[in-house]
Formats: sequence, C-alpha cells, structure tokens
Amino acid sequence: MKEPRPAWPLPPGQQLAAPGKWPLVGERTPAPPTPASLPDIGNNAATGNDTVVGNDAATGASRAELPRSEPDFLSGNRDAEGWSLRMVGLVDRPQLWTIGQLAELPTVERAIDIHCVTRWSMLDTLWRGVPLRVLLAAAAPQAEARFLSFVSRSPRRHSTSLPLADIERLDPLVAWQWQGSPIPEPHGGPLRLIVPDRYFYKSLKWLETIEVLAEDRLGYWEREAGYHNRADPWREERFVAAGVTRAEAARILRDLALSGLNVLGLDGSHRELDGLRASHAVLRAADFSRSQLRGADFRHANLSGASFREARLAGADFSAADVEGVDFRGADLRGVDFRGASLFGVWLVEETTATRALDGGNAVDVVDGRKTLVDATTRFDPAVWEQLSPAQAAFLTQALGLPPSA
Ligand SMILES: Nc1nc2c(c(=O)[nH]1)N[C@H]1C(S)=C(S)[C@@H](COP(=O)(O)O)O[C@H]1N2
Ligand SMILES: [Mo]
Repeated sequence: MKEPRPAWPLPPGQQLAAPGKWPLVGERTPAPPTPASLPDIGNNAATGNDTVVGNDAATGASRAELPRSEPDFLSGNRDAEGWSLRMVGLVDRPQLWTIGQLAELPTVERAIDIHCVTRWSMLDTLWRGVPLRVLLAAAAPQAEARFLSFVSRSPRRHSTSLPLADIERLDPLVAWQWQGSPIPEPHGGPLRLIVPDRYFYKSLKWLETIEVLAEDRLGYWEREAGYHNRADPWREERFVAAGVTRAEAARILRDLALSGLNVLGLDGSHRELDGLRASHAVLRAADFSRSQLRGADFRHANLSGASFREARLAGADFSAADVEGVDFRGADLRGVDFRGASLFGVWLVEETTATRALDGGNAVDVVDGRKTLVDATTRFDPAVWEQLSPAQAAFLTQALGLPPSA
C-alpha cells in the first residue's frame, strides 16, 4: 500500500474535490461513429459547456480546420466497442489501433494528479494506458512536425493540442482504465488522453484522432473561451487575457445591463453595481472583487473562475448559474440564492485554515479583516455538499449552524 499523500501543497488556487466525487465537466457523451468515421468540417455549432449545469452561450466563432483525409487503410478496423485511435498527419507511418491493439503495446499504470481549471483537484488517480511517446515512435513524425492536435469523437468534435516538444517531459497517457476498471463513458471512456501537469482541459475525452502538425491548431476551449494554450497549473495559466480593457469594462457596466454578454476577464472590481442585470451572461474569470452588487441578477450566468472577493452580494441571485471555482471569500452572501447553481471548486473561506478546522481547530473565515457572511437566508441545494471540498463544506456547516458532517 502507498502512503496517503498530503493534500498540500496543491497548485495555487486549487482545492480538493469532495471525497469520492468526480465532477463531470464539458461534454457528457461521445458521438456515434460516422460511416467513414471522418470528422465533418464546419457548421458544428458550439453547443457545449465547461460546466455541469449547462449555460454556456453558443459563440458561433469560426472553426479551426480539422483533419480532412487519411489513407484508405485507416477506415474500418474497429474493435468490439466500435472504437479505434488513429495517428495521421506529418508521420511516415500513419497508424490505426483498436483498443485491443493498444493494450498489446507496452502499457503502464500511473498515479496522476488532476487539476481542473475550475479549481478542483483530485490526487493520485490511477490510469492504465500506453504512453503517447510509444505511439509517436510507431508513427514516426516527420522533420517539420511541431504540434499534436487531439480530436474527440464527440458531439462538437472537441479538440485540444500540445507541442511535440512537451511530450517527453509531460509523458501523457492514452488511457482506457481508471482505478482498475474501464473509464466510465461520461468521463471519456473507452479512450481518453491524460496529460499530467496541465489543467484537465488538455485531457481529451473520447480520443479518436491524433494529428501531427507543423503549426498549432488551437483546441476548443483555447479558441472559444480564452483558455490558456499551455495550461500549466503551477503557473496558474488559466486564461490568456481579459477580453476588454478596464475603460471598456466601465462603459459596459455603466447602465448595469450585462444580460447575455460574453466577455472574458471583465474588470468590475471596486464598483457600485447594485441591481446589476447579468442573467445568461458569460463572464468567465470576471473580477468583481470589493464591488457592491446587492440584488444583482446572475441567473444562468457563466461566472467560472470569477472573483467576488469581499463583494457585497446580499440578495443577489445566482440560481442555475455556473460559479465553478468562484472566489467568494470575505463576501456578504446573506439572502443569496445559489439553487441550481454549479459550485464545484467555490471558495468561501481560506482553504488552509479551514482544513485545519477539520482536525478540531477553529475555522478562520476571515479574509483581509472581512468575514464571509453566510446564514440561513443563503439558499443552497441539499446537493451542495457533493460539490464542495471538505474544507469549504466544513465552513458552510459551521456558518449555517448545522450539526457537523451534514
Ligand atoms: N471531448 C471532450 N473532452 C473534454 C472536454 C469536453 O467537453 N469534451 N472537457 C475538458 C475539460 S474542460 C475537463 S475539466 C475535463 C473533464 O473531464 P471529466 O468530465 O472526466 O471530469 O475533460 C476535458 N476533455
Ligand atoms: Mo475544465
């Protein structure tokens, strides 16, 4: 038996997922095989969400070019599950493997830490698969090869990419087993990519095609939502940059009407924004720290990764919103409605001090002199406990005056 790992240090801004809970992020099912199993090009509208609740706006941005052709011998040849993996592009020997054939290659079982950009982590998850470098060696990349594009057989042909130069160091896995069993389908089974030391959006579910390229082809989140293309959790490479300047943000915020808007990293900090209307807005990584937002309407909004640190939010409505990874430390959350919201990775209290509280100490729920205010008028779904880390759950239990381990 391995010694259990200490849960600290995690990469900055990360916290452990609730014990035994593996959040489902993004697409939930693979797509059925197409006749030639070729990606269809164009007009696959952006329908998915990086969220459990499903409230992302379709952006309709232009598609990056996806693989168009492959040698004839690569069609057909699927295993019982109808799955196969191919490696095409700038390679001397294009490859197609069934999962059975992958399993005959030198496989490894490895414990890998998962860090989702929405701020939850799971340590030491066990994956069995074949190292990507083994597959690359079989296909023999050509001299111009610089990038790998991973394409999913999924409803939106989800994709991501990695530089070829990073493969030796990161040592990603093409995996078909998780904790000794086949990977559950919603989590990418039968075959998914696992990239250690990168945010989990680089770990593509339902991996079907690896294309070797001379130029990078941005993946789905990297292209549609401003996710960082390197995604190193130790450097907090979550998003590339704000979509608008602070001056533009001021203009946008002036009439308090943000409903339906889609802006990355909006700076709405230190402002008087009582009654803000932002339902259905997509405001990933927005900064509303220290703002007045009493009675604000964030219903169905996507606020993943936003900061409401020390914000006055009394009476605000976050129902059915995506608040994954949102920082509410030091905020006034009395009368706030979180029902139907997705709260994975939410911060209500400092993770370190609250973790100590689990060992019988006192939770110190104070940030910069301000206490996070939660009381019986703050409304949560009963299922909220499944979405919070042990430390955050302990704080909420205490703040709501519930008996321990609700
Ligand atoms: N095909 C596909 N792969 C995907 C996604 C997706 O939406 N579609 N989402 C990514 C993101 S953002 C994350 S955090 C992880 C989530 O994996 P999980 O649902 O197994 O937790 O898958 C990644 N791979
Ligand atoms: Mo993610």
